Amino acid sequence: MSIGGGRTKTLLLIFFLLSCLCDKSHGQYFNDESAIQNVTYSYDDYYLRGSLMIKSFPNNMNAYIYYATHDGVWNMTGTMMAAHWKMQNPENTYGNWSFEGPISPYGISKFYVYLQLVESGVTYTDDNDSQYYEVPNGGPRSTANCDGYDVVGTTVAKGVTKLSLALNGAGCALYSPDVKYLTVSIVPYSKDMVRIKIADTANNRWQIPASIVPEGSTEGTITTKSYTVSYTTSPFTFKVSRPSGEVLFDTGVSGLPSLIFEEEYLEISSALPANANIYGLGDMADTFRRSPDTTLQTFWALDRGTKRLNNAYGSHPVYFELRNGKVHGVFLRNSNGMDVALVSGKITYRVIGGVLDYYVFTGPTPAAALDQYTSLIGKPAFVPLWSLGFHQCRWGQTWTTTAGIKATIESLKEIGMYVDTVWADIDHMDAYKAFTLGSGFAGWNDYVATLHEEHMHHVPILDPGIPPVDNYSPYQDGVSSDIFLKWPNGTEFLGEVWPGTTAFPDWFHPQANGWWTKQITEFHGINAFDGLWIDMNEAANFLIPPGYEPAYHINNDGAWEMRGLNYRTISTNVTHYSGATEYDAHNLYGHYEAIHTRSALSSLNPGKRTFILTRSSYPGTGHYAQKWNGDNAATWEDLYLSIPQIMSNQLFGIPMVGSDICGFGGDSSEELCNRWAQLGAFYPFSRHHRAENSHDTFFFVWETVTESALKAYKIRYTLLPYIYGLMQEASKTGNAVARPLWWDNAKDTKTYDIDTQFTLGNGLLVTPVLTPGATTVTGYFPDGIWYDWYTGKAASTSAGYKTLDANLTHINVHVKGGVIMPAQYPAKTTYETVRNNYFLIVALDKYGQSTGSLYVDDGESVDAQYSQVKFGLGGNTLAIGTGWNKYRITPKLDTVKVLGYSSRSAPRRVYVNGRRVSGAQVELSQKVLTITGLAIDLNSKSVLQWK
Ligand code: MIG
Repeated sequence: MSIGGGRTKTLLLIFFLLSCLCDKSHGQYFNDESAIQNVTYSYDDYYLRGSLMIKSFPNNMNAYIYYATHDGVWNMTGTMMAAHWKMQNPENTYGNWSFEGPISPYGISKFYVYLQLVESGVTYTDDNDSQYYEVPNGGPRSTANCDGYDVVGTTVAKGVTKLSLALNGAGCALYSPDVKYLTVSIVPYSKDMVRIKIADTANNRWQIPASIVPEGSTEGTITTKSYTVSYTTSPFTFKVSRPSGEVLFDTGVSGLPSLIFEEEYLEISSALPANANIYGLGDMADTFRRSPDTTLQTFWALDRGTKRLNNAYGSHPVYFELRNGKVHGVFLRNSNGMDVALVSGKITYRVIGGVLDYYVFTGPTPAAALDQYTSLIGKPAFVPLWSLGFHQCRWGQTWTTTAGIKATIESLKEIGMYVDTVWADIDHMDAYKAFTLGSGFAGWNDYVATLHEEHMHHVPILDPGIPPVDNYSPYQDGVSSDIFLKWPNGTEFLGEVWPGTTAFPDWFHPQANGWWTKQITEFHGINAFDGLWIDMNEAANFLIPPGYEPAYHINNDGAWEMRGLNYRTISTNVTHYSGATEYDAHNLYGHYEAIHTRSALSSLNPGKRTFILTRSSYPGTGHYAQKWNGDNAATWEDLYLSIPQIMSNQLFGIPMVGSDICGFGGDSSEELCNRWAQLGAFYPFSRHHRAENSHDTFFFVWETVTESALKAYKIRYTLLPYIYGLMQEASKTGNAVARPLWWDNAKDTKTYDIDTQFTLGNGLLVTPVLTPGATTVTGYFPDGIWYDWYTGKAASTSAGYKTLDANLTHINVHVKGGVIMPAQYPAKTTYETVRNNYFLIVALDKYGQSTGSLYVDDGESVDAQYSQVKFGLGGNTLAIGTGWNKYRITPKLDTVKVLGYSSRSAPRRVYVNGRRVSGAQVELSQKVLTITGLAIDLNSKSVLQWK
């Protein structure tokens, strides 16, 4: 097969008219046979083009013709074609039409066309699915000459193996010239992680600088390793196994090229077990467990709302595989555009640049695997305590003025809502110019001062596009620091975003940090914000600039070449300061902005933690920023998808993540918003937000929503010390905060597919309603005892599904036996809550035991002095130990609630450190023992007993 049109073919398919056309019933019109006839088509490497005729139809209808292609693996249905015709047929005769659209690099095996007629808003669809057109010989480019590389030299020094590879034969030049000589280095990084890097020997290709994304460093001498790496020499393939022999990654996949390494196309595959359990590979909106047979994940940061099977805002080319209770992970440290496919027993990477730089880590527990991965990319930043409260945001409508925002916040307070943070979207700016306050925001900074007095916080949005206008110092400063991105000829690259024409900062420029810090610092002078929201950083551009497109078209926006790399972003031709092209560095734009923003905020508030909400991300972004899942819609589907999205981000090292509660776009029903308020209360990052031109869904708009929100957020604020502790742990070990059920039950295969429930830490199981009209919900309960949050009754004592009542204002939440949760009496802000007394929820396991801990610090300092209190209950004794006590804990522990208390009678006496507590009161009801009237100081050890 030759490249470029060599396989063009034409075929004529004629379908006979079988039925009478005189019937005026539209349903009838589509009966029996296709309304589409005389289809002809031709295709080349990228496009299918054709023509067809449709039957006559009534005058007043609009006709839309859609088509979808299928390449044997990927069904392109609905992913790429908008309506091609919206035409009337005035003559009421047969219509002749043509169509054109993309096909995937996997070729085309069949396609179908279908017709929709619309009359007075009613759509009639010709959905005769059997109407496939088979495309013989429509396969992908032949890899017959892709013979890979042979090992021609080997050196081993200091534990590092280096292999020299030489191309076999003339190469296959599938999409660009083959690189002739490669160097493979196999570097043991730690006892649990190995790096295998395949780069061209001349080493002049793009590689991500270690200052932007860490590449790790070998930990001293490694004696015992939890992996072995082996390789074949002709052709070269490599394999990573456990010492037991279990193969984790193996690039020798029968029937597939061993390795293709061209200038602009790299292809490598690994064998996977049949029906593999693969998680990760994102951003995406998809099931949490990716389909092992039909997943196509593209990596190219894109300003695109929640949409299934698509690339989105961030790029995280990492997966975690769960196999027989053990987890390992594979990270490809490459920032170029790529497609990663999971198809029956294999994973294939198709990458358009950079080098193949793999890190394989061996777990074997989920927490160990994530600890290993985040040791490389960076541990998640520890968030300030206030950021765990409820956040209110909105774009447009009443939120275009100070008074409008104030009114919303007042209404929230009136219903008794918990509110910590007030946001401001782009409406706060003057003409959408970053770092300005518009006239609608008169008195804004005074309002922020009031918020601060009430222990609330403020986060405004900040877009990277800077308009080249007069008397606007962010632009003039940027020009004098020379930090804006340029075309190769040196002229400024301009795109269009909210302010109109804009330049874009070059985060690679050595002056970029100083410039950004100056703007942020000056802006803080007129708007004393507490964190920043960095949006549009893919980077989004409303225009499609000209720019280089390689021969291999990644499936950007699910549309192959219909949306090139330049689709609504910065041109791939643009060069950064270091010489890096946007072609190579595109996926790092938002990540690098987060790094600079973090540094700016740290210099503004030395020693304080930062809060930065970013939309785009790359591995390591969690070390600098937090994330939300971008523009979702007020649909039940997006309500559900928020759970896999949030769980996936845990794997990406971004535990502080959430989705817009009640949906960003589209109109929400009361019922949907009600269920969303319940679920959103348990998102690690919990923010209500709404798009411009959409009706209000604030929690005070509907009574049931108000009731649900108050009930669910009461739990969130009560569990603030527990959730804060999880965040602190995440910052040290990378451990997940919002966990899939398999996280703590990795041997229970029934949990592997579950993504409609999650746990916060190991102790709190959330089982939300995700469907309309429900009054019950069915959830899975892993092994152990799970106590109902509200009644304290054991709802499940062994693994299995349970159907639970879930009336409109109820969300099911369960506490795991064996876990002690520290809790505080909830106030309306996090600030006040952490000043209230503590109580403990002690959920007993089947042995009558339970453990837990409490982490306390000032809530805002980096490397804060802290105290850690450990709790352990056995029999009638609760031991309270101070693991570390450098931070003075003022509130007292006044209540202990024991769930699953098995004695029939309540104890009569309560002792602390052997001394009877006379004011203590004891109550036993339904196996819940409640001891109140305590005043235990948590700064020193103590023992609580009852008899
Ligand atoms: O082009 O700032 O995802 O949360 O409200 C839209 C306006 C720009 C996209 C963000 C959304 C935000 C909106 N922004």
